[in-house]
Amino acid sequence: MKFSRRTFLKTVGVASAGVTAAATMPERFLSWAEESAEAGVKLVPTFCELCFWNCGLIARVENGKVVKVEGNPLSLRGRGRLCGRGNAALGALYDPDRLKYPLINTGTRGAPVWKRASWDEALGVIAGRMEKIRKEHGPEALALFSHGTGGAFWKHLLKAYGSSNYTAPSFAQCRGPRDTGFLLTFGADVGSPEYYDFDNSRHIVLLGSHLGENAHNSQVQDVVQGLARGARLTVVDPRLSNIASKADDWLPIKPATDLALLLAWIRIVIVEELYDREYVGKYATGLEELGAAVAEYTPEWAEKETDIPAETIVRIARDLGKSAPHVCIGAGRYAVWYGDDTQRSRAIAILNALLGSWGREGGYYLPVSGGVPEYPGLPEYPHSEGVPRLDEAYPFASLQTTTSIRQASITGKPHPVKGWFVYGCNLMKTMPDREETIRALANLDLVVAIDVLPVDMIAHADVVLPECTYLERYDNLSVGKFKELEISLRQPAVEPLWESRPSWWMTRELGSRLGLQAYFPWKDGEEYLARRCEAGGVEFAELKKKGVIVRSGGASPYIVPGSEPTFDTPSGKIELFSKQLQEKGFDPVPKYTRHPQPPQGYFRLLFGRSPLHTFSRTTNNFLLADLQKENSLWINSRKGRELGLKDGDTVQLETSAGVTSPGTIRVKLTERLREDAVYLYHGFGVHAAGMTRAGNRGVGDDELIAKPTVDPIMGGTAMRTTFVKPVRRG
Ligand SMILES: Nc1nc2c(c(=O)[nH]1)N[C@H]1C(S)=C(S)[C@@H](COP(=O)(O)OP(=O)(O)OC[C@H]3O[C@@H](n4cnc5c(=O)[nH]c(N)nc54)[C@H](O)[C@@H]3O)O[C@H]1N2
Ligand SMILES: Nc1nc2c(c(=O)[nH]1)N[C@H]1C(S)=C(S)[C@@H](COP(=O)(O)OP(=O)(O)OC[C@H]3O[C@@H](n4cnc5c(=O)[nH]c(N)nc54)[C@H](O)[C@@H]3O)O[C@H]1N2
Ligand code: SF4
Ligand SMILES: [Mo]
Repeated sequence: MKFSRRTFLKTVGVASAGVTAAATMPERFLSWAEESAEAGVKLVPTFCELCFWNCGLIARVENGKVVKVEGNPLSLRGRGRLCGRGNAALGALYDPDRLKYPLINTGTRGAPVWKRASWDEALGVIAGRMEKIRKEHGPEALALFSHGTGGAFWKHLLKAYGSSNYTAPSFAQCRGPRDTGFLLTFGADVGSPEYYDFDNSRHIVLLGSHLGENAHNSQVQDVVQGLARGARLTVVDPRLSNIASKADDWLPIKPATDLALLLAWIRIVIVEELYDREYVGKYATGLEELGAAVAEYTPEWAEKETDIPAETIVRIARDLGKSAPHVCIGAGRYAVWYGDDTQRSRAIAILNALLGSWGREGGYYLPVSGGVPEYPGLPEYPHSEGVPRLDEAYPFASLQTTTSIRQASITGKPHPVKGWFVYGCNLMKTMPDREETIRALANLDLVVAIDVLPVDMIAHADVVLPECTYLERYDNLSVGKFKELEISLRQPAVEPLWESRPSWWMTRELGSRLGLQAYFPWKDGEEYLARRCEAGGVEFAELKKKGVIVRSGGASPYIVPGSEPTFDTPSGKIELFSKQLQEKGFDPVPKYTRHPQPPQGYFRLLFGRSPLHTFSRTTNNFLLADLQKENSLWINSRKGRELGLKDGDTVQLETSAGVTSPGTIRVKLTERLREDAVYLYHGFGVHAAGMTRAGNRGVGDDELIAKPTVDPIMGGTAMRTTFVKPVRRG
């Protein structure tokens, strides 16, 4: 049976577009207040922060304690479900290792001696040093690294103080090249959550993108839905990932050669005229130049580069042509692989453009427009004239890169950076080249870490501010652009434990110490949210009750006759050939260059996500650590046996650059991986005092990556360029 979205919606009894999901939900989900009437029970809708997907959840509170969490059916990100991590909320809230009090480091960065401080003292020290930095070096000498919902309050404080130097490892160590590649091609990025229309696809292609292990809740549900409706699935991955095991075709590509495969596909689609002529003719520019530039990339050539048979490459290209435009070549998320990642992302964007999938059913949908305005009536941020950008070297970095801030902290050029705020980032594990980070830290006058746990980063801070967890606080709104607009509220289920506090409070307190009260007029987090909602026409009382409000935008999520899409590129069209890149000295059409392969005796170090953990965020969570307390080293069975290794053997890893892992890891022999690579889950190899469950377990890829290759277009640090060998220890 062939489904269209419309027939499917009818089948499952969900009302058609234009009606909000809320209206179709069983009444019991909407009656929080009534259910809460049960003696001593409170049901509090809020949203998860165990990863940034922000699924809506309902916390059940009994006698002042959260006893359970469940998915909120109104949430578009979760649809009533939580992933394994989300279900482990109690392990985050009631972790006895949590940061409990503000701390001041009376030792040195890296060798701390902690003194418990009052909030007044800790904030006083920070404000004093901020004033000093402003006086001596100007406000731009302060930088913010952030990840997570509460980061918005810190960004606001930083901007009010006068600095524009905010950054996030989730850009230059994650999705930056992808966003840049799509921006250069379509004038728009793919969003977060991504605008994939997987549930309506006829053919899904994933390069890497190990969905299911990468546990993006609704996205995983969409893929499953698409497959149930008969979509073909092609997974390109050197490893038989969980999603690859569900694929029609698993292409175990030689690592670092995806661009060869993509260019060969582009060539076939052009040569065999499989592309969407009308769409390309109307919306794209540069087809001729593209055709000429990819002429050399034959399937036979690509076979030699990638280890994928030429006939498979051709067959899949033809399949894609047949299913177009209802095809989605996924853009990926973690994209910093080999250093030419913006160009790989460009190739993915170009292939989608040729197949006409942008703005089409089963491809990439057009997200709803609009949003919720910021808090109304705040004064304008001050602006420092003539201060050079820190990452001028990377002309297409749409967000400041972490490494350029680190570099400026070391060299003082192009201007000094003297203070770091680190919110919800564990930079010791997420920014490559730890030695360089430590060198930068040594030059600073102020390092503040705002976190919930005593992670690796904490030992390098001067002042530590304990944030309360997501179940104990009001926070910023989470606004998601899907086919409809989703507005989610975070509100406390219980009071903060110990002396932990929320970000809205910490930043307001600092603001008032710095004379910036005008930027922080809210009495508390609730009032902040209520005013924002009021300004955006969102009924706050309803939001408090439901946790999530979904608004229809009215417009079709697909290109339909009479609604012509616009592309925010210099030509106003989809740019198959990029003059912007050419003008800055980069290849206007992606070009293949060969990357180094592992030397004799070494393997490429690959890594990815455990479905049960978010980076090092959750490795100390007692519910999740129970299920998975350390990572293991995947190694091809035949290769492993050749090296005399058995399942469960303990090894250390040594890189070809001479770095040895501080800890050990157990071997897992498997047929699910190529012979030239090893694989592990990121997030382990934590070496932080006070992390009693996560500490000293397994090995972190981050401990081995010394000098990453840098993407010259946007400054992404490619981190799959390390070669390792296992050395047996016992
Ligand atoms: N459970 C869980 N889910 C998460 C996260 C988490 O921490 N935990 N983190 C979230 C975040 S921030 C991100 S960015 C995403 C990351 O998740 P993804 O964007 O899916 O990450 P990828 O790097 O694309 O996918 C990893 C896969 O790439 C394969 N791979 C390695 N080298 C190559 C290669 O050269 N070519 C190809 N084709 N494949 C290769 C690996 O074998 C592995 O299976 O996950 C998100 N989801
Ligand atoms: N080597 C290597 N480096 C990587 C990656 C990799 O796979 N390997 N992955 C990259 C990717 S995809 C990304 S997105 C980045 C992510 O890198 P980061 O931006 O550094 O983010 P996380 O690792 O999620 O940081 C988690 C920190 O947030 C804290 N935290 C958790 N909840 C809260 C909270 O409610 N409030 C506060 N204040 N803190 C909280 C945790 O305790 C932890 O210290 O790392 C990138 N770097
Ligand atoms: S995907 Fe899982 S961890 Fe992430 S927000 Fe949703 S429930 Fe939480
Ligand atoms: Mo990421």
